[in-house]
Amino acid sequence: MATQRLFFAISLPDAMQQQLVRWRADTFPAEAGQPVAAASLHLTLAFLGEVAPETSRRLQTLASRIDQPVFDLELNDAGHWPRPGVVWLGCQRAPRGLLQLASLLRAQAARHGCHQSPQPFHPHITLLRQATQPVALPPRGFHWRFHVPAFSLFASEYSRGRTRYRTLASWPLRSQDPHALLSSS
Ligand code: 2AM
Repeated sequence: MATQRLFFAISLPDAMQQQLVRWRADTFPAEAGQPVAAASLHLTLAFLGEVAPETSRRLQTLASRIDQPVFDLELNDAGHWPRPGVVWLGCQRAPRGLLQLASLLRAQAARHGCHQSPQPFHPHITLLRQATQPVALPPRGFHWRFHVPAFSLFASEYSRGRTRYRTLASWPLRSQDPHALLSSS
């Protein structure tokens, strides 16, 4: 079987996708860049690149054993990377749960031969692509919060001039134990 282009990521609740798409349309002019389709909005945890089926199976087995707690994501930061032409949304302070999950997945990927960028992990949701010209960013003050109960493995597939992301598998994060919360307060 052929290799697949894979990445682990967090998907957004449907309502959040719709809200972000409306905000994006009100915030950035059409010439700013190519909008990412609502259903494709995601936050990448670990990019794997082209992966052979055996490696994909092994990484999925490891992912299924991850025991990390759920967390909330607050989107309150935006930026522009002119070189890759990306306008993104992110968090001023990434939650520990997000950083730990990404770090685990990236370490497992690296151990299985998937090259990991030497750049520090900068969690972001790409809103616009091909944004290579200067873009006016909105003033800070916006923020959206959503709960992250799971993470997924996606295949990036290109056909008929379009890239689509297909969910291959998802795994739940560990719910907060209410007793643990009570006893720690
Ligand atoms: P981006 O949104 O910042 O472009 C699917 O392509 C996902 O994997 C996207 O979120 C993309 O990030 C990320 N991605 C693509 N190529 C990558 C690379 N070489 N290193 C890290 N992430 C990459």
